[in-house]
Amino acid sequence: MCLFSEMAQFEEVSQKSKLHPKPEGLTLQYGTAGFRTHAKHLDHIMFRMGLLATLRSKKTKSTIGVMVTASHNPEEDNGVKLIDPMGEMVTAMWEGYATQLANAEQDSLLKELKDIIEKEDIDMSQTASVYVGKDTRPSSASLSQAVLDGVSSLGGKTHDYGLVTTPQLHYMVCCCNTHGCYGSPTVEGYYQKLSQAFLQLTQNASNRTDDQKRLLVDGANGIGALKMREMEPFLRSELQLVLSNDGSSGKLNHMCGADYVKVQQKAPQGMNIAVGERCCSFDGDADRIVYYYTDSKGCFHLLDGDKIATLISTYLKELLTQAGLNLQIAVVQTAYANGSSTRYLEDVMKVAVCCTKTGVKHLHHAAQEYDIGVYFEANGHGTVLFSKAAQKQIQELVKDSDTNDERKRAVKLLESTINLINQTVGDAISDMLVIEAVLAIRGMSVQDWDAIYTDLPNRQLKVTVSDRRVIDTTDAERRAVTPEGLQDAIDSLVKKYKSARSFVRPSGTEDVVRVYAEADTQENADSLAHEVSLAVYRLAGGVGDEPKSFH
Ligand code: 16G
Ligand code: MG
Repeated sequence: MCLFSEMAQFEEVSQKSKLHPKPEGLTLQYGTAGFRTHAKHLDHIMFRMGLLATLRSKKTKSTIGVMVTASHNPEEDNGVKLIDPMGEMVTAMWEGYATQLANAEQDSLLKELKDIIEKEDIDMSQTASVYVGKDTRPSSASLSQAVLDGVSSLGGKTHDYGLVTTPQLHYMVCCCNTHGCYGSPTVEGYYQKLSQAFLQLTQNASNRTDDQKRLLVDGANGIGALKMREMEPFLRSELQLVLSNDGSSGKLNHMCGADYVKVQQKAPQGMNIAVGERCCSFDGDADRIVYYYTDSKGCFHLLDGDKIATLISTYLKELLTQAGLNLQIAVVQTAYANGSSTRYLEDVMKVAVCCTKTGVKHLHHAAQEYDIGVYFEANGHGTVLFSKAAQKQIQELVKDSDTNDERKRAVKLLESTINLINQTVGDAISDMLVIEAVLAIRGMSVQDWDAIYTDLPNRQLKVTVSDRRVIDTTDAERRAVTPEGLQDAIDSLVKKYKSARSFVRPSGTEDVVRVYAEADTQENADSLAHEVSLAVYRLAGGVGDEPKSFH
């Protein structure tokens, strides 16, 4: 590009950025999953993320995604997530650039922009393409417009998908950059690919009754509900959805959604649940899902990400055996995974288990190391990754005319399962369909699934300290290195209880230290969590009142 047109481009950025001014002094961090805060602080961030996505697109010579959403946060908040070429989350290096650009004061924006261009040696004459999506928040319309403005001010091309779930946008980006190999980059293409795979799988489940096909879905009053309505006809009554919290009256994420259900350990409001009925909840941007039911004693049973990982990995392992395929399967968890799930997977299922730091990108990367990597956070975010080599072996075996019927059936099931899974990121809709298909094929009820293992009682608490960075952890956040004495204190507290485990870590999304404890009884888990909270409060600079006991 000639110097003159490059200068004209920067002039345009400079002019347009004045329409999206940064409030002086405001600093925000690209956190665990993008920027997230009250929507009123985000207009300049969105414009600048449009700029950054354009640079990233020029650098990678691929389409980049920008999703406007604040997931499970309250309706008044908003946020933005950047999506890399293969549909994965943007790399750590560029998260740093995002923070750098977001916090540049108005008069140094161009300087910071040029700094990134120089550091990354970006050819500004390269074309750029950015896909943009948004959730249903009232603020999302104008904020996504700010992203579009950012892209066009740097001469990038945009495709505005409007209202889509976060995983749908990840899928579109991957479809585009793989030139259709992953599917066609339209919402309809997504419905077609997933529903076809689902219908193929459920053909293998005989004599399902309408009761077995029935599933109650809590849409968190968000985008997931809208998209389930659109997808429903594609499923041809093989799944009979009863949708509540569909956004027609309630507020987004308010007393409903996956996060509410997981944290409160109770059913969402606005859902009429009969005894034993299978239910699930999406979060606000439909990248997380949890299942649950209530028993005849009125007791609430949660089936979280650990139970989902167990169900799916058990099913896949069985199919691999039946298909006679020697592929390595592993489950990736975080420190929050219930100890019972890890024990069951390692000791009973003989599946390799690996533990990473909290945050989807860490799990995703770890899962890429295996032929088949099943990863789920306890909170319900997760998916399954199949290596290229594994997919090739499966596809070749499908075509092999020499295989016997049992092997053929198993390998076809594997093939359809791959098509049903959104491998780019955790996807509530895709995960839900996988779970429903597995339950159907194996003839399992939600109670049978729940009975695979029993969760250890656990408790999570938060402690406010003056600077949470004084806590440094190691061993996938399971041990505290600093402050001195804290890990010793935790170790001796844990020894007092049976089947106990506890760890602390600074939150990546809130200004608190998180405490997790599990033990043989709820009372013991509660006491241990409280005692560890006190140790954090005393040794890591607690502020405000001392943490109080539960009982
Ligand atoms: C973000 C992460 C989630 C993680 C949570 C931890 C993504 C898409 N989301 O929501 O995976 O569990 O942060 O929050 O990566 P915390 O650091 O406050 O405990
Ligand atoms: Mg989410």
